Amino acid sequence: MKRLFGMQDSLGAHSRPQIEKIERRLFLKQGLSLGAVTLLSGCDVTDAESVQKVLWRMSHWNDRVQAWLFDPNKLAPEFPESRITKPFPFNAFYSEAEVPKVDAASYQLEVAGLVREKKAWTLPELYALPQVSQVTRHICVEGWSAIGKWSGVRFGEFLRRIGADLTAKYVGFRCADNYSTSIDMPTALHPQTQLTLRFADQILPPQYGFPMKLRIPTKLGFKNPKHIVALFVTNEYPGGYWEDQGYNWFSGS
Ligand SMILES: Nc1nc2c(c(=O)[nH]1)N[C@H]1C(S)=C(S)[C@@H](COP(=O)(O)O)O[C@H]1N2
Ligand SMILES: [Mo]
Repeated sequence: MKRLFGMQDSLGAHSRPQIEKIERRLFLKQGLSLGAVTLLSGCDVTDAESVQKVLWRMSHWNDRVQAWLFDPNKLAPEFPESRITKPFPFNAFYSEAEVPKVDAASYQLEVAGLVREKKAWTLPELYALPQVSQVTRHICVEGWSAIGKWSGVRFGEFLRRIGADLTAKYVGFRCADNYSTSIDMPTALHPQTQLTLRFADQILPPQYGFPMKLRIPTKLGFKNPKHIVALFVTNEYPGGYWEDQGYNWFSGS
């Protein structure tokens, strides 16, 4: 139980097997270590009772998440518009007041790495591409989920359009707020992975990622980068903002 740090000493003997069981389940089913859970929940690892509570909550929540996240061969569930969550939650590693202001007129999406056409894209060029919509569930590892509607370009089509090497391992993203993440190529090519330009039929609002985000309904929220300014195709593991702090890189199915 290395991942428990020094916590087991402060716990009653009877609660140890229970915690071990929950931790094992979290790790096997969700790829989350207890370290990640305590980091995410902000719970005090020296307080046995609060650890117990958070673990039980996470464990039950993980069971629901398992049902929501898809099987690699299937599509993520889609919902009728009547199921859309209002208001839709905001989340970032900073408060809503600190959302980056991206200038629409000068915005350019930089495209780099293993791609044939490295030309940058302006917003009018992106808006002119064929658009699709989805009503799907966004699941944040902090323990909330919400259904929203996102519209934009199928990411796989975009990658084909720019002549990306589709045999490469990863696509990485850099964002206007210095956030970053990366995904595997099968996820990038999944039919529901979307280069998103609109939320709730409106141009993507600042807090939800203006001017462009990636919507991946088969991955946890933190794998859905907002305010993307650059993307690159690569065979070298790019990591990401949370991934580099120990979050499970795959975080989906
Ligand atoms: N650029 C950027 N993208 C980001 C984040 C962030 O802090 N910066 N947070 C991630 C997390 S943890 C979540 S849950 C979702 C929240 O998206 P929402 O504000 O549209 O609900 O954005 C993800 N993408
Ligand atoms: Mo999140």
